[in-house]
Amino acid sequence: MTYIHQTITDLKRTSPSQCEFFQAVEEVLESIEPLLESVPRYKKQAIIQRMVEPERQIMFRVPWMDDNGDIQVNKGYRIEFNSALGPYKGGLRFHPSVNASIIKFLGFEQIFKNALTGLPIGGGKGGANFDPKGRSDAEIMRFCQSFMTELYRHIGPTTDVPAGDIGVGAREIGYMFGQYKRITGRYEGVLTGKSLLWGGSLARKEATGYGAVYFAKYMLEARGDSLKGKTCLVSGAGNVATYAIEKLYHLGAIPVSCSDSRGTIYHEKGIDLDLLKDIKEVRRKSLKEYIETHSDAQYISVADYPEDGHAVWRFKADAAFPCATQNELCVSDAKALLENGCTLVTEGANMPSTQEAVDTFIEAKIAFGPGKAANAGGVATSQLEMAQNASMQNWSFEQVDAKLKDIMKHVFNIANDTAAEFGQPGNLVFGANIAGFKRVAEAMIEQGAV
Ligand code: NDP
Ligand code: 2IT
Repeated sequence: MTYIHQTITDLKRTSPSQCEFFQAVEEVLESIEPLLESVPRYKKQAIIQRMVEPERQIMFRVPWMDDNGDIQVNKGYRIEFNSALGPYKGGLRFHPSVNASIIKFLGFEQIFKNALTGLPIGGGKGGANFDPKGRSDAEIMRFCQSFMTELYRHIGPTTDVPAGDIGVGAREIGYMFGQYKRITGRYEGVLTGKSLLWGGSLARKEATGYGAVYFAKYMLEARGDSLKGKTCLVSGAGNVATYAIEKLYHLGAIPVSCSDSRGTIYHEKGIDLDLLKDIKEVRRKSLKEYIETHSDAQYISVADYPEDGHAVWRFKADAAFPCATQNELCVSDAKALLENGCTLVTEGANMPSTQEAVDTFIEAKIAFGPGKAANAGGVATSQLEMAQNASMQNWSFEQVDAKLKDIMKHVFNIANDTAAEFGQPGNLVFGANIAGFKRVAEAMIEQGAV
């Protein structure tokens, strides 16, 4: 058995039943195998064994009262994975599917993503198996307050700085910030993704979607191509999907789809962005409402999805931007995309493509931007928010957007150059994993066995 396989076997024995976490670990470890053979200090220093074990895992009870006066209980998590490069940084996810495996996979990916940005941020992730759907604003507030009543003791502006993820946006960040301030009496940059009225950064809301599209643009430029006129499939209808669609329009592309957990909208002449924002950001309704305004659009409900795939990937397009959730694009979706002429896939979500789907794209040599590189714009702009908070400054939208572009260019260059250096030109999965790993590993070695 190889060293890598032994490490994975040991991990499966000591942390059983965490399939999403194993999936994320296997992908990274398989990429770095050649590096481990050529740099003996990584094995001697047990870098891999230390990297796959979080520095600290916090799990807690979140009791809260619903509008009927009944007490509900959820499970809360904060996984402080790796602080070699800076304070733990990563979002909070509120979704019924949240468990230790999901939060660990997200925290593990975050370590390398944050390293690729070149900024001083470590990796962490948290959340709860709370389902915000159908909950009143008062219930959301009570849940967020209860969640923060435990979380506050574990976080701080120089130790661990959470932000949003699925189910956590500016509203939830506001309620959590208010509770943190009330308990600690401190007004400080302990969360990012804050409202622009009280410490948030311009362009943070847009950053992940915009950043993913900038990344796609750089991938295409390296191939002598551009986004102009390209038909693009986008999945999701939340923060990342919405602002990916917006930036695609800015750059002359035509986004023709979006989706939520109940169904997909396909609109050949291009998604109506104002309507999408109104349905999802303002009214928090189902995408199905889209066809009430646009009878020329199609709505395919989840019940009608092909059994082994997802409707959103079955339309003809030049490019695909999965921006919803993990494993939302499987191998049959990947094959359908390729058959329909798709030559670019950019992951706005975290680990949206299954391992087999990723292998299919790499083998086809299309432009494939893995999530840990392509969606790094969100966390990078969170770090810009931290910098503004710490220096008591507010930068303009243009300043933040210019920095975001530079950071995405850096992420693309380092992944692309590293892939070429290690003999797999164009393979950004490989390049991103090796480049991210090297930065964290070298920092860990310099900081000793901690
Ligand atoms: P939102 O909660 O704003 O939106 C999530 C979207 O995905 C919604 O349309 C939701 O549908 C859909 N979705 C979520 N879970 C599922 C599921 N199990 N099946 C089908 N559809 C689902 O989240 P974000 O846009 O912030 O996050 C999307 C992805 O991007 C996630 O993978 C996240 O980790 C990643 N990401 C987010 C960043 C950020 O800054 N926000 C940064 C980097 C990555 P519905 O509305 O019906 O729930
Ligand atoms: O997955 C991610 O990078 C995020 N959800 C954003 C994290 C952050 O700290 O802004």
